[in-house]
Amino acid sequence: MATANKNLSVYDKTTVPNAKNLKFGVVVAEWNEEITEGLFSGAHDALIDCGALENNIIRWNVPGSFELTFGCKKMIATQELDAVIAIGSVIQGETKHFDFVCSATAQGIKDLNVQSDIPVIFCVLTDNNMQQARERSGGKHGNKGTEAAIAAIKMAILGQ
Ligand code: DLZ
Repeated sequence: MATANKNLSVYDKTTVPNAKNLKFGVVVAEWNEEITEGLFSGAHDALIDCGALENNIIRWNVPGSFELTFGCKKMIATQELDAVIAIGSVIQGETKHFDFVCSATAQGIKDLNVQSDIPVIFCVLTDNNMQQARERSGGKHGNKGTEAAIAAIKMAILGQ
């Protein structure tokens, strides 16, 4: 598994630009709320740790991961942002829903990156079960939200 040997919360601050003058959008899916709140905390705390101002972190909620694309699209259109983080958690169920939601969400966010000048970071966990999701949203493998925040800062600077 890609993250088994990597702690998602570890970053070298000396390689991360200061985020003081950057404005971030964070769109959070409400499905699997325990997990997405953990991811949001990880992202929020890393942005602040790297210099971002609280007022420059705009959070919107959407019902599920499938709605992340539209939420990010509207945020880009209405806020003056340097980067957006899309946060979701899709957990394998008994139907094919998992595959459709994962693929539509990944495609939608990829399309936004192609179409718009604002980078959209993919902070969507796609796990077989809740335990795997917990391990990557503040558990033994760290927090994917932290990793996403660092990616957002680096991409925001790249986009300037
Ligand atoms: C319907 C659904 C299912 C079964 N599972 C998840 C999930 O694990 N994670 C998630 O973020 N959303 C899920 N959803 C909801 C869809 O993303 C979407 O909100 C609904 O299909 C309404 O469009």
